[in-house]
Amino acid sequence: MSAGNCWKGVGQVHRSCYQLETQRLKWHQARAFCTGAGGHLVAMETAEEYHFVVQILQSSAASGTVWWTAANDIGEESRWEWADVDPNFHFGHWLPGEPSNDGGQEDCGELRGAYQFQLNDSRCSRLSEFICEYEISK
Ligand SMILES: [Ca+2]
Ligand SMILES: [Ca+2]
Repeated sequence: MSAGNCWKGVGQVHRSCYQLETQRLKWHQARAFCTGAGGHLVAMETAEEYHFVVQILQSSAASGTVWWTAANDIGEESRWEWADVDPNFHFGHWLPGEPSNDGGQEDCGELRGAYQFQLNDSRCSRLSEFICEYEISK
């Protein structure tokens, strides 16, 4: 697991730390990076966790950045899930009008400062920064 600097969150369900990765990768590459390090792309399964992650992003220097999350509908269009974490997806913080599946090619969920840190579906081939989540204990 990644040591070093991470933001620790303690919730009723999750006890994780979150790390912002500043290299820009395609979604699949970012996913592999996080799992290879013993974690997974961030999965915001509760409102509490989502708001914690937003706080982290707001406090980071790069508020104009785009970050990949574990959200995706790669397996089946419009059936969203959290990769490597949870096939059940209940998320109430989409940007209005999203997910739009523009061009029939938007299957990966990103958070953008420019979108008030709400979720948008985007092309998985886009190069973005990303957030890894490491579960400390269960
Ligand atoms: Ca889609
Ligand atoms: Ca979209």
